[in-house]
Amino acid sequence: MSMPTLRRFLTQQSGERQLNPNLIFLVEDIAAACRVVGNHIRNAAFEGTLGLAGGSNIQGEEQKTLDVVADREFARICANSPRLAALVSEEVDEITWLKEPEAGDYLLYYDPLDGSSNIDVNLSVGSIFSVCEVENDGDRDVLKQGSRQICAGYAIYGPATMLVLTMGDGVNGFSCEHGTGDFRLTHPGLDIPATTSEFAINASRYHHWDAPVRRYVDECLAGGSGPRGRAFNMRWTASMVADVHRILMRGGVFLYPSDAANRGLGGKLRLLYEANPMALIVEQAGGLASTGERRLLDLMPESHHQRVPVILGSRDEVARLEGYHRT
Ligand code: P6P
Repeated sequence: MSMPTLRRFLTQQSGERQLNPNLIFLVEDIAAACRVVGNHIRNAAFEGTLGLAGGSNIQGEEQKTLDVVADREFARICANSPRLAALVSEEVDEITWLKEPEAGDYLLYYDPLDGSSNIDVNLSVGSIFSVCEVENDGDRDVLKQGSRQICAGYAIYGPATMLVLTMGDGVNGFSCEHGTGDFRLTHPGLDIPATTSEFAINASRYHHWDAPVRRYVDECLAGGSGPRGRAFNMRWTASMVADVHRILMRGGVFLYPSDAANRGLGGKLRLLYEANPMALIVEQAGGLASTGERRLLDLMPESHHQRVPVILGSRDEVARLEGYHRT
């Protein structure tokens, strides 16, 4: 089986799927940034970049040194992309405008290092990214519905570094070849199984959950004699990229719902650079992505660091949860 490089894959698109060369340049720059971030993570112990940076981001979360390093590398590497107009980063309060926006320019939203609480204990972390297009000259509106994304994906820095990408025409996985650093197509046409016996949720928040979520989890844990008629496994890595990647590879459902503790904030995960890109990936792989009540990709953002509830993965399970929210 041939394993084309990311560049060959992107340039091989034919017909109406032919991609704008400037979008290809941007995707390659994003891949380069992920490769560099992966190298920094592998060498963190030698570069003295483990531990805390001493500051906090707009979310009020303590920034890890590698959060700051990863954000800086994304900005440095992607800022030269010919038609990139703005950066929206989890680690930066304001939007970074690189040029006067013109129709056809790109907007890049990213979480440069997601799950960074796992860095110091050497568990898998990732970078998440999303690309939208500027529709009109001078348009500085970055609050785009998730359905307007033209590209989304993530890098997972695990036993292997992988880039998982959708250009709106299916989901493909590229593994970073040790030595050359090339991303090669190793997982074409990723497809989430509709049913599953695994779910991912932070169970320590049980007493904050709303009734539909508690009902779903209680039924999953009731085992073969319960209403689901089978035993479920619970998995939680506290790294969204790692949990979503497992779901993409073998099915499952990921829940970070709104609950009594985070309702005032709207949830925990951020819409523009976590929920939306993961929702596009999951839908393009045949799954569903919801707040529990609404399709995530339909939400009209109100602010660029907005948080939302997230339930996504195997379509039968997400549909079941949406049904519980309606009863
Ligand atoms: P908790 C990491 O901080 C993150 O944003 C996601 O990657 C992850 O799914 C979630 O938060 C973990 O949250 O409450 O388990 O620490």
